[in-house]
Amino acid sequence: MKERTLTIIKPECVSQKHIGDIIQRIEKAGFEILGIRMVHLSPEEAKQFYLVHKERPFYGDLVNYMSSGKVVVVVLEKENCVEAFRKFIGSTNPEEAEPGTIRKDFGTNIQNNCVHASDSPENARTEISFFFSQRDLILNQ
Ligand code: 3AN
Repeated sequence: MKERTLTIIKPECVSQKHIGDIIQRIEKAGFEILGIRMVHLSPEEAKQFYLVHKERPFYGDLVNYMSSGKVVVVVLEKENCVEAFRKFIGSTNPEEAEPGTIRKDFGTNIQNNCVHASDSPENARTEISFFFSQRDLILNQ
């Protein structure tokens, strides 16, 4: 069954002009783009988005980082999309990410790890609705 996920190209990759390279690799891997937009999150928005991590020691740093510059938010669709996309991007820590993955090729460290990816279909729905209205995606339903 087709499923959706949300990915965010993180500030460092945007400022280093890797948007095109990353999107091209995502498309070539068979993920269909249903929605795409560039935003600069406020610290409050980043806090809200990463609320699930609020007890983790890196929460403050992550919020600061994700609100430090522009990001590109993308909704993707594919069979088994959440799991397939997490496999495609590689491990959270770019140093441990598998060769050929985008985190290996464009990530710098565990925080600046190229992209965010939803970790379950349920979280994907919540995260997609954080950035997109049903109307934004309706043509593709
Ligand atoms: P993933 O992004 O692979 O789902 P999570 O859910 O463990 O990984 O972490 C969410 C985000 O928090 C990561 N994308 C990364 O930016 C940041 N992060 C995770 N672990 C650390 C850490 N030990 N130190 C700093 N930032 C971290």
